[in-house]
Amino acid sequence: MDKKLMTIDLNSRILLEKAEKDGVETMYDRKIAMKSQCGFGLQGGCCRICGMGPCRITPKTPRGLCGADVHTIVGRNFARMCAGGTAAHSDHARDIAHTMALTSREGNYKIREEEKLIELAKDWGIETEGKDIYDIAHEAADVALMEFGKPYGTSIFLKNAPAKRQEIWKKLDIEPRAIDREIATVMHSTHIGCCADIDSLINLSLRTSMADGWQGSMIGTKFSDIMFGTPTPQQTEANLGVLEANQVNIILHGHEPSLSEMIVLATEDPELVALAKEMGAEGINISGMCCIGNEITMRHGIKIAGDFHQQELALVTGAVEAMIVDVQCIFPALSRVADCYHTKFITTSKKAKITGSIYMEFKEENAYQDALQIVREAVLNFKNRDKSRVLIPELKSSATVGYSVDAIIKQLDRVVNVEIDKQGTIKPLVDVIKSGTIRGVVGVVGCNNARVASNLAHTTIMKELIKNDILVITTGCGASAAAKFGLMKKSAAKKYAGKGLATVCELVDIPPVLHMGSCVDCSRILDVASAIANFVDMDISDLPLAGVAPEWMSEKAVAIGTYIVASGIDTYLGVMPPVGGSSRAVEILCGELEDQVGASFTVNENPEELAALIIADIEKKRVHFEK
Ligand code: BF8
Repeated sequence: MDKKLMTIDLNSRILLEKAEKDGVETMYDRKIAMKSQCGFGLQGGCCRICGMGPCRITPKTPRGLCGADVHTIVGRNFARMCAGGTAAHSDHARDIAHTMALTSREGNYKIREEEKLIELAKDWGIETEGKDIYDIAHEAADVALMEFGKPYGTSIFLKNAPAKRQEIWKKLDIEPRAIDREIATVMHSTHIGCCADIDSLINLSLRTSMADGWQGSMIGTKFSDIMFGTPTPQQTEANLGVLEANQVNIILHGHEPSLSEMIVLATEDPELVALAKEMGAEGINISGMCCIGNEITMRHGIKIAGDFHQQELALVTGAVEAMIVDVQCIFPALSRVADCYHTKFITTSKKAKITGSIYMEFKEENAYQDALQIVREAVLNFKNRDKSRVLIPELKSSATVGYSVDAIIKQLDRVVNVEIDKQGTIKPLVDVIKSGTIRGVVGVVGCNNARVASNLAHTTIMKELIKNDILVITTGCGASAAAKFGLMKKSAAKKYAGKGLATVCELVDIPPVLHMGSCVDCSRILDVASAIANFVDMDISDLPLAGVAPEWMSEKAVAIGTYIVASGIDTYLGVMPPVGGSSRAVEILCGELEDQVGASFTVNENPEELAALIIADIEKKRVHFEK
């Protein structure tokens, strides 16, 4: 296998060559060395839930030692993936809620969006009249934290969904109660000797994932916007070409904005900027990777260094003084790669310590001081850079990012006839979809996966969709791919979009692919879908919408896909999840869910074919929507 064909990113290809010369092993080498992967694992048919196993299901041994059949084993594994993803997103949100509890006028974390907080507080039944904004913030934090473990009731956000959707959830008993409870229920039900019924296991998977989308992720996004600002359109650049030869390069990688916001602030500290100059650098250049990259580019226009598959390659440039990480999607391999260069690989969270890294704990209580110390460590490291080992590839693309729901509505207000219609509503978007100028809206989300060429499926599918007048909204590493490959340039509309979409983009001054944020921000997709459905008094499943995860790989992506389906949006995957071993699991996930929740999964590993399926299904949905 030619390593360079495993990615379509030309910067990555250049750096793979350099890695080979430098004797550095990357994920691409490990993928080749691994040759074939475990067939039982790929099919989901290996059970290692108890100590009698692992039990592997074959035609000769169709049951595990306890008698569990392949459907039970696959169902349990799938449910645990959903629980893992829900735990990751929601624990991120829990930390954000604790940060909200720390906000104060004098402290590091402040309230940037007072109106938004008051609106949310009112919605949650918090008294706001005559109260200090910080008292309201602390009460809202308490309410949010109760969502994790409240003993009674269901998610506080469900009432925002269309009434028909709420009825479906109630009937199927998939309204999430408390976030931790749903995760615990799945862990309990999938313990040896508990649930052994595939239909129930999938039903539990839906409810747990709903706790991700309609509870944890919503808290994460809404509180982040209130504290750090609701994203607005920003100009930025993306890909490893954003690293600077003459500056201290700091890459932030991970997920939680409470760390990244403070680091961004610390890089502007005059003493640290002066120190950088003392070290011989022209300044400090900060960029982001993975979802932290999405968070800081959406709010500050900070450059995107790259995506999940480029984390090792960023260090191979030899130009990175520090890779600062918090939680999720961080390769443990980074410590070995950093050892080959001068880079300091700095871990900051007790939840994600990595052997071989430098551990500098970041505590929200001491946020700015901790951030200053971490950045100082990076700046001091500039003197250790070996210029003869530096190779910064040139490629980078400009991009316009920062399309929160508010930002999209604001852009669309440009076409509102103020004498007839109110500004600040979803109506213009509904109008252009109803008229057919835009055929539909598709969320392209998720990761890079070594089982397919990095970035190929993302870019192929996005180009096909916009060519067919479908507006693309994107989050996570899908968003990074779009930014790197020029699809978030406003000029991309003329170059790639169909006539209808190109006209709308030009009229309202947006690119054809809209950057909606990090993976937690898939909750924004639920907000848009609900707003449209409520406006036209339909259910979400009646709308020409779809979700696609062309290169997904994480448990978080499984939870996202599952709550998107449970919300009534058909979801398309470019990589088969480990459920193929159970014909029943496939029947339910890719078929019967349609009858239950009005949406299901479709899997096709050929990106062109997957795009064609999405386009055809969007057109089918239009028939009902246009009536
Ligand atoms: O949460 S898209 S590789 S970075 S899991 Fe990870 Fe996947 Fe990237 Fe953010 Ni999302």
